[in-house]
Amino acid sequence: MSDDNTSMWKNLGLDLKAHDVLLGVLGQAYQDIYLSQENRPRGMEYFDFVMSEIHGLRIKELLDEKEKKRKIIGSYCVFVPEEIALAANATLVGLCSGADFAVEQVEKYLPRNTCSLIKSSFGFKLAKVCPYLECADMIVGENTCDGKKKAYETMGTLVDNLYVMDLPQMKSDNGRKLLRSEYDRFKSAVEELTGVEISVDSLKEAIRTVNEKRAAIHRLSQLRIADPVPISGLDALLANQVFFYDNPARFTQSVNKICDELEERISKKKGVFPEKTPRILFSGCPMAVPNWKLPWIVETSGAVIVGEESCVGERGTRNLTDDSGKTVDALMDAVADRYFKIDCAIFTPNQDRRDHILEMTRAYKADGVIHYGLQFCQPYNMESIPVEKLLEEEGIPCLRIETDYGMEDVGQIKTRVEAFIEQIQD
Ligand code: BJ8
Repeated sequence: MSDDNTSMWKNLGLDLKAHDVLLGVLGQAYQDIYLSQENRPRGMEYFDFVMSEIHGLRIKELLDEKEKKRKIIGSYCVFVPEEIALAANATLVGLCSGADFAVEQVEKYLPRNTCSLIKSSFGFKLAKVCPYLECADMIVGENTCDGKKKAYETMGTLVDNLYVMDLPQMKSDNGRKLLRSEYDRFKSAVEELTGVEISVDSLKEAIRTVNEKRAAIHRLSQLRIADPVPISGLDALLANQVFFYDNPARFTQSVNKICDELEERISKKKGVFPEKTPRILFSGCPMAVPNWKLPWIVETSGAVIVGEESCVGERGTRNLTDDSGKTVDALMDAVADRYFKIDCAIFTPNQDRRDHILEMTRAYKADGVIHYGLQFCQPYNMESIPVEKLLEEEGIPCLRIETDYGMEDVGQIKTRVEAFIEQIQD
């Protein structure tokens, strides 16, 4: 690591020793899981570079933005609208929650039976290893699941810039009103933070920027329908993960470049795996960087992942925001309408999500669905049962996996996944 990076991390207050350990583990995992894949599209080199610089160049860029009086907002949920942040001259970044860290310390603050994602967000803070978290001017939490809701009360004692968004739990008129008013409250908080008032033009431009980013990801998703599949599920997941960190315009450009290459591959029938490789749709909890365990198991067991019904995937990116409004109010309505369609399992009832899983299974020609639930995640694990039932009724095989960020159960999961792949191959 360069001396520049070291002094940058030091100035951010990172614990350099613990941070070295994290980078070491991350680098090794990336090498073993990503760089060992065969037939990758050339365009993935960009994402390899992004990952190698995820705590280096990207952080430097964010600090340069801060120098120019731009604010950085960190978020843990796809309900936090990037459009509002961008329109007020702020940058929104996702905060890592994909690896166990400082578990002993975390369990002094949270019960042991808390999901890995929440524990991870605490681990990164307590161990002082996340430069995104440390450079954020505002950290946004939300009242989604009970775990997060209560954890943010404690998180508020660890950071002094936490903002908590109240989210609806039902797709009712009142729910929509709550979301809309919460987005107004968030807009005011961001405007106060940046000192920039959102205008029709700035909001329109922000909507377009985020829509372009989403449209590029939609394009990538559509190309995964081909058989042979031109890109691995692991690589597509990586693009979905980087969606939360990268400069939006550069991200859009890089994904579109990969798509050009994938179109060429499809025309030559060139795939990452042979034609007729069993196709799997993932559904369930979000997989944040560097949570690659399950996709890695699946794609080294003879199947390919063709889609993610996940917040780091299609649940998070589908639906564009209408940019035709002529007033800030109309555009804010469009923002609320777009986000209100997100079918997170915290909603009740949540038939939309089941319909979407079915729709995706058919659209991506999946032979089976793997439902991924993090241990102790009530919303997704509860919902996995009706999801499985629905899929069974439709004759679609489904495997429910409940796991955490640890590697102890890899062998056991692999055995179940291999048996499932054999079943869907018949
Ligand atoms: S919109 S999925 S990003 S809340 S895994 S912390 S639900 S106990 S992450 Fe999420 Fe927003 Fe919903 Fe998406 Fe709780 Fe479950 Fe843990 Fe979870």
